[in-house]
Amino acid sequence: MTKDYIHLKHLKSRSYELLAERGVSIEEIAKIVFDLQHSYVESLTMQDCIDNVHAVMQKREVQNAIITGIEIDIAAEKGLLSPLLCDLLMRDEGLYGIDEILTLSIVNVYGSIGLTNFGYLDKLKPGIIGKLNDEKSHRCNTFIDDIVGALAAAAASRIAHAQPQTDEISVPPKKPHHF
Ligand SMILES: [Ca+2]
Repeated sequence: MTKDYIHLKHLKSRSYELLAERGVSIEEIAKIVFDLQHSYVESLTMQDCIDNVHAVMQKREVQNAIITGIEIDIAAEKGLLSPLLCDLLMRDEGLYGIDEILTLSIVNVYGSIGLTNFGYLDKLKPGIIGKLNDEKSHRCNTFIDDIVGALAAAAASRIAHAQPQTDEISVPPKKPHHF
């Protein structure tokens, strides 16, 4: 086993662990995906949505964004950053914007449909996204709400593009992604 492979495995398990730690389940993200896509894909099941969220989670850029964003939320909550940045993050100050920028690396994986879905979810805040938003009075969810929206948007785009479910980070893609 190469060092890189072990490193990648840690990134993946840490991503799952952080989402769970912050009260977000894969099923709740999949529910949002189902609501976004079921009217376009007739045969779509919840299991398809769960599988597609897992597939998105295999991507290294997605793992990087999850770990970075959620760890910043946690650090802000614990007061480990400067008072100025903690304050911005704890209030989810509207003009901060770095949370949305960071999550673009998730949304962009599956092309422009992802961005449209992300904007839509950001406005409506369905399901777990709304729950995270409501918790903001006592928790820092500045990054995680966008991360969850981005994961759902990316999984929905993956379904929309009907991309073969063979995305494995351990296997370098032989051809560019089709958008
Ligand atoms: Ca946010």
